[in-house]
Amino acid sequence: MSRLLALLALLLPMTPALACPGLVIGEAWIREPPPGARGTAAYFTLRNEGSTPLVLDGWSSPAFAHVMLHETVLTGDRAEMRHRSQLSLPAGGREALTPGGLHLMLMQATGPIAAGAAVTLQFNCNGQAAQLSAPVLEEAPSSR
Ligand SMILES: [Cu+2]
Repeated sequence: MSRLLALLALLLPMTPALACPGLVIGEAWIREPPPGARGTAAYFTLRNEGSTPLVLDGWSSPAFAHVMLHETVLTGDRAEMRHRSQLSLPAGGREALTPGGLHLMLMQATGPIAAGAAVTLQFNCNGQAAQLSAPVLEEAPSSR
């Protein structure tokens, strides 16, 4: 009985409701952290192919204690990262999270994050739970 409960506890978190009609995510990747580092960033593209606006917020990951949406802002010759509470995609809209621009800051890894692994990123899409999976890569994938 206890083994069954343990199995259920393992399975339940793996069946989230993916309710984000129209959202298309592409080119997702996470930069492998330098040796000893516990933080890195995630990048991907977002397209809203639906007919209603989408608001994405509440980012998290089982692999990191803290996940935040950041934008990089140039002030004079300095680049600063600023927290963005949400990301809005109008119908037909698109957004790209790229090195040097908008990115998901991944902080305090809960375990080793090595190239070849895949990391789950969870978020709310119009208040509904959604998620994506991103591979960990040593370098940015060459643009094709
Ligand atoms: Cu950042």
